[in-house]
Amino acid sequence: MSNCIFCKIANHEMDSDIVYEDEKVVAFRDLEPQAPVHILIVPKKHIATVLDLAEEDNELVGHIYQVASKIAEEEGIAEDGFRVVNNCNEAGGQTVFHLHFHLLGGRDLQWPPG
Ligand code: IU
Repeated sequence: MSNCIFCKIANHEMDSDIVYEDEKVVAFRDLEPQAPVHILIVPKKHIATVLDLAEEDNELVGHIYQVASKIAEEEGIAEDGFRVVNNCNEAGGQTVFHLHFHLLGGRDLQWPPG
């Protein structure tokens, strides 16, 4: 989508601090980190919300979790623990309407989230 900021990041049309990339996803550091490690894992395909996932995307979602675990290991937060979270629509706290998963760690995370 031409006016989508995460599409622009995925296409390297906008700068971001990319920590991982392959043919399906890109992962970059959040501009407003909420934890010492706060990385967004984003499919290159434009999907607005989790509600828009199709059955053909099942493998993609599994891949995103594989990537999250790999990055957590690399960032040194796997052993202590971390969180992978998706916000959906307004009440869920979604502000960017291109599917993304937050990988948060490096501190004790509270539950339930606010
Ligand atoms: P949300 O789940 O849609 O609220 O998450 C959007 C996140 O994207 C939020 O944490 C922002 O800080 C982050 N972000 C970013 O890292 N770079 C950007 O250019 C924009 C948002 I716009």
